Amino acid sequence: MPIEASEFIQNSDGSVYHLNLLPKHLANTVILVGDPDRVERITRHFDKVEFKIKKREFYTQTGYYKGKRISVMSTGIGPDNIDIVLNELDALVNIDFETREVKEEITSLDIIRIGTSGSIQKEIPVDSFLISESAIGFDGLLHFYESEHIQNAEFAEAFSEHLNWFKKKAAPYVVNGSENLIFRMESPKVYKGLTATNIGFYGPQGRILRIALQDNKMNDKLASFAFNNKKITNLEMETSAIYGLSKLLGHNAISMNAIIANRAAGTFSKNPKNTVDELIQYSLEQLAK
Ligand code: R1P
Repeated sequence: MPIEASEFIQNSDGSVYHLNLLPKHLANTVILVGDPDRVERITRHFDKVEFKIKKREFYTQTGYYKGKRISVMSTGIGPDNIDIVLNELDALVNIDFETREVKEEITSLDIIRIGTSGSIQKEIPVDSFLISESAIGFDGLLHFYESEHIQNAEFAEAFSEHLNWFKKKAAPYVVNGSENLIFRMESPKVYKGLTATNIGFYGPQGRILRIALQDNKMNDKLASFAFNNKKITNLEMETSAIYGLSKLLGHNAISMNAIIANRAAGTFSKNPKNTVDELIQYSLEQLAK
């Protein structure tokens, strides 16, 4: 049965609604970044760029790095955009754009987030790199999908207890990255950790400018929590949604973090662009191996 017009939306040229892409435009390896300006900072290393398109915050370029075809796409900030990006990326490979039916054979994408992040552990310094082995999401996105089978409920429960989690906030969920991609992208110079994904940048990450927080000890409690000897290492705004939806849809995902702030030490990188550029080069090299 074809999917209805209101559910899977195609533009007049047949492309998918927000990303504005046709299946032929997408590579099977997709790098996701938050900032649209970061797309070119990646593709300037490419041998060749074959395609570029931008709609809203979603800017895509597809090309080749050392002969490997890669799409680079900006998502803007936050898990709400990840819901759009992951569903439309999946549609590009797993829905037939002519018949509008789900294909019988499912294709798995390799999805690599290259983003910035703040460490909450003193010993993970600014300008270091960190791979998210798993993520804890405070965004609630995954609970809209049938997803309990991919969540670590025991972990989330212990976490909620440790923080005395305020019930009006979305229930935390815990999901893992792709073991295969982590194995491919890791090296002794890169930290591995557990990333907390927040629904905002200020209050939801414990920042106080002018208004009081529901729990002004949240970051201390995040930093002191441990489950099976695993501590929460860093904060950002997309990883849990990328990991959760990738797993549900059958894609492989990894989140590569450039640590540009250390919230525990109160420090910020002197040259965050440089740190991001180095993480880009590191990630491209590992991918091309
Ligand atoms: C907040 O400043 C943004 O920076 C981080 C957060 O996840 C959020 O998107 O990542 P990016 O640098 O990839 O956007």
